[in-house]
Amino acid sequence: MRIDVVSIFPAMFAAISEHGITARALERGLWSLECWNPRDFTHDAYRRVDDRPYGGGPGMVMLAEPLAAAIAAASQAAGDAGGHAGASPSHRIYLSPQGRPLTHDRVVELAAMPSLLLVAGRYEAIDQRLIDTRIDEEICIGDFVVSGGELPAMMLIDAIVRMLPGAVNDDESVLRDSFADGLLDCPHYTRPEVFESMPVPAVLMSGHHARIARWRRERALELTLARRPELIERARTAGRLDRDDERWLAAHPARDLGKGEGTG
Ligand code: 9WO
Repeated sequence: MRIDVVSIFPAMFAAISEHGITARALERGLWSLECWNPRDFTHDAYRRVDDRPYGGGPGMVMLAEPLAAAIAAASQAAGDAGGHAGASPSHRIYLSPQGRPLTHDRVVELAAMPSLLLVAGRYEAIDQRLIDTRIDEEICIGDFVVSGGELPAMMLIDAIVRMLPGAVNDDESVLRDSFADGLLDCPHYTRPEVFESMPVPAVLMSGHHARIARWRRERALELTLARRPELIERARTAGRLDRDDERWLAAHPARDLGKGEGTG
């Protein structure tokens, strides 16, 4: 997969190109990353990429022209404008709090696309006419505001790249991720057997694989019911709950497991 990013802070993307699973997948040739700085597409002596908002008010707005020029250059490099066989236009995503909330299912769909172009904004906003004419999809990664679209873009890229075949090893299998089956993940334990007088749950030391699988499934149901009850209904609708799951749920009304502050 080819990923192009438009950002005035391209150096930030070293966080994903030089570290962890995303860096290893880059070395394996599973994806490529190219950054395009709108500042390199300005023509004035000050290399301005922002200006004051029409209608007044606080903050600055990113100019449409340098962004449009950077997007055009990225698109061309991705083969969009060349018209040669096989090149389909990159899907263009703008990361913003006004976007549609990102889901695991959308990550899987985006991971199947041949090329993506992500636009990371700064300041108070980018000119709406740039969004209207150059962007296919506006995505939000959570109901909060950060200082720019770069970190949200990197979170999106990370989520997508780890879905690419060969990106994660068997022992890191994405099929067992939280959300892959529509439920929150169960608790996990490793050495030592006793930490600050707290033992590892006995069932995990039993070697009884069927009982361990059932215990994990029930802890996942319990946690999901307590913190994200809407996911239980969604998993049920998607046919992801079996008879054992329904039996457990019928016997266990929702209760507060704590530490879920702010999730609902
Ligand atoms: C900045 C600002 C300054 C003064 C007054 C109001 C203001 N609002 C903003 C603002 O929301 N800036 C955004 C920064 C503009 C678009 C790029 N930025 C951004 C993207 N912040 N948070 C995101 C984001 C993207 C995806 N998912 C969650 C958050």
